[in-house]
Amino acid sequence: MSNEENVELTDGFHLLIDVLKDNGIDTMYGVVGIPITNLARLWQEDGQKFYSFRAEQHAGYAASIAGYIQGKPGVALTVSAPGFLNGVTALAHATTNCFPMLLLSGSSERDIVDLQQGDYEEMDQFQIAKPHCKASYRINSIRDIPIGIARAMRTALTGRPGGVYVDLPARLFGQTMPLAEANALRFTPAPIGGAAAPEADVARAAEVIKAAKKPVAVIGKGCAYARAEAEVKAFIEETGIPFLPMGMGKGTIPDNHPLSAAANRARALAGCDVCILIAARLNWLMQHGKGKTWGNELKKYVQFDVLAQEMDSNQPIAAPVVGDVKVTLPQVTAAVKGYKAPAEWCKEIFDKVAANKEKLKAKLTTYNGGEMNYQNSLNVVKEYIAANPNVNLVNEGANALDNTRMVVDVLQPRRRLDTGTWGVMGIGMGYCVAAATVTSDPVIAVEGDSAFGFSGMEIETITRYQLPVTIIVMNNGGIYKGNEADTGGQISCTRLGRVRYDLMMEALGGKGYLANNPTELKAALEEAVASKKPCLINAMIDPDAGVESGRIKSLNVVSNIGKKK
Ligand code: OXK
Ligand code: ADP
Ligand code: TPW
Ligand code: MG
Repeated sequence: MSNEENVELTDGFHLLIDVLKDNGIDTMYGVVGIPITNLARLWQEDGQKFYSFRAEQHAGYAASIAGYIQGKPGVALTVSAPGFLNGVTALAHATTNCFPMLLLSGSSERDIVDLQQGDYEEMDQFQIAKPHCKASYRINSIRDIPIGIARAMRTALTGRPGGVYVDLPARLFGQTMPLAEANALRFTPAPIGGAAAPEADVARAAEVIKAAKKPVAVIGKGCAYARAEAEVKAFIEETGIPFLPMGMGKGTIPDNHPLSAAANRARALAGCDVCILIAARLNWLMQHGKGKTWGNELKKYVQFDVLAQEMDSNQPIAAPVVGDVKVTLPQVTAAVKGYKAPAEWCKEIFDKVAANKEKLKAKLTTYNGGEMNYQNSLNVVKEYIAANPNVNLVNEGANALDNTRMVVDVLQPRRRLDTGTWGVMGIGMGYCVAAATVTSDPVIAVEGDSAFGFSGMEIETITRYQLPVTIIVMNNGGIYKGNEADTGGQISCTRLGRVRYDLMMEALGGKGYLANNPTELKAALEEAVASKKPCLINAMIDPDAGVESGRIKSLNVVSNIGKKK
C-alpha cells in the first residue's frame, strides 16, 4: 500500500505481524472473529502458524504450555469480550503456574467503551485482565507496536514468568504509517542472562546443607522450566541427597534414578531436618510445610527461586537463594563439595522405597478379569513410556491424575504436562495440540472421563491438523466414581454417562479403540502411537475403582450434620 506521494505504507496488521516475528514468535493459538480474523489470515499468508481452536480456553491452555515447554511466551489470540473472557482462565492459569504467555485480544473502541454506549462486544478488557496476569497493556497507536510487544514479552519472560495481556483496539489494525518509518522503530530485544546469587547467600545455603543429618530435596517444575536438568542432577548426585519430584518436576531427573525417594514421600518429608526446595513453592501441594506430612520437628529450609518475594511465604526460610536456578544451583553445588547425605538416613529412606515399590508392582501386574482398575491399566502406559521415553504425557482427572503420577515413571524433563498449581480440569486437549506442535514427539494424554469432557470437542482440532496424539480416556463413568447411588430422585452429581468416546473420535475424524482389559489396551496403545495419527482409546475402568478427589480427599469439606430422613 502507498499514499498519494507514493510513500510505501504499512498498517497495524502488518506491523504487528513483523514485530511478533522480531520477538521470536512463529505460532499463535486462537479463535478468529471481529476484529482479528484478518490478523490471523495475514499471519498465515506470511507463512506463520495459526492453530484454530473450537473454544478460546483451549487455545489459551495451548499457549500456556507452549510457553512452559519452550521457555518463551506462547501466544493466544482472541476476539473481544466473550472470546477474551474465555481466554482469561488460561491467562490466569499461566500466571499461577509461572508459565510465560501472551494473551492478545482484539477489543472495542475506547471512546464507546468508556462512555458505555453499547459497542459491539463492549467490555473494559484491559481492567478485567489486570488481576489475572502479571501485567495488562494496551497498544493505542501503531507507532507503539514495537515497544508494546517487546514490553509484553519482557514482562512475561523475566523475573517470575507469567501471563501478560495485550489489548488491541480494533482501530489499531487499520492505522497506517510509512513503512520505512515503521521499520526504523522495529528491533529485536536483547536477551538477558540468568542472575547469580550473592556469594554470602550461597555460603549460607552451603552451611545449612553441610550441617544436615536428614536432608531431602524437592524438585519443582521451575527446574524443568529453567532447563536446569543437568545442574539438578549434578547437585543430587554429588551430595547423594534423596529427592522428591513435584508432578511436573518429574523427569527433571529420571524417575528411575536410585536417589528418587518418591515412593517414600510422606516419610521423607516428615523425617527430614533440612528441606531444599529447588524451584518449588511451599504452597498447598506441600501442605504449606505444615501438618502431619511434615511432622513436629523444626525444619530448616533452603529455597532456590527466581522471586525473592517467594521466601518466607509459608515458613521461615533459613537460606534463601535468589536467582536463576540454572546459575544458582551450581554455585551451591560447588560450595558444598565433599558433603554426602548421611548413610543412615539414606538407608532408612531407600529401604522403604524398595519395599513400597514391590508392593505397588504386585498391584500393577494383577488382573483377574472384569473391568480394569487404575493400577493394571496404567501399568500398560508405564511400560510403554519406559520403552519410549520421548513421549509427552498430558494428564488430568482426579484418580486418573494421581494414579498416573504415582505409577508412570517420567524419564525426560518437561514431558509430564499436568493440571498444575490449580488442579485445573480442561487443560487436556489444548496441551495436546501445543505439545505435538512445539516438540516433534508423540503425545499420550491420560484423561479422566470427566476431565476429558471439558475439552473433548478439541479432538476435532487434533484431527484437522492430523497431530500425533493418543488420548486414553479412563472411563469409570464419573467424577471420581461412576457408581454412586442416586439421591433425591436425581442422577448422582458425580455420575456421568459411560459414553463411547472411541466412536466420538471416529465421528470427528480420528481412530477409536475400545479397551476392556490390559491386553487390549496394550495392543491399542502400541498401534495408536505408532500410527502417528489422532487416536482415542476408551479404557473401561471399574466404576467402583476411584476415591473421591483422589489423593487430596482430605481437602474436601464434609458436613457433620446427619443426613435428612
Ligand atoms: C509414589 N508412591 C509410590 C511411588 N511413587 N509408591 C510406590 N512406587 C512408586 N513409584 C507413593 C508415595 O510414597 C505416596 O505414599 C503415594 O504413593 C502418593 O504419592 P504422591 O507423590 O502422589 O504423594 P502425595 O502424598 O499424593 O502428594 C501430595 C500432592 C499430590 C498434593 C503433592 O497428591 C499432588 O500433586 N496432587 C495434585 C492433585 C490435584 O491437583 N488434583 C486435581 C483434581 S482433584 P506415602 O505413603 O509416602 O504418602 C480436585 O480438584 O476437586 O477433587 C477435586
Ligand atoms: P511445583 O508445583 O512443581 O512445586 P511451583 O510452580 O510451585 O512448582 O514453583 C515453581 C517455582 O519456580 C516458582 O516459584 C517460580 O518463581 C520458580 N522459577 C521459575 N523459573 C525459575 C528459574 N529460572 N530459576 C529459579 N526459579 C524459577
Ligand atoms: C475447572 C473439580 C476435580 S477432578 C474432577 C473435577 C470435576 C474430575 C474427576 O473425574 P475424572 O477422574 O476426570 O473422571 P477420575 O479418574 O477420578 O474419575 N472444574 C475445574 N477444575 C476442577 N478441578 C474441578 C472442576 C474436579
Ligand atoms: Mg472418571
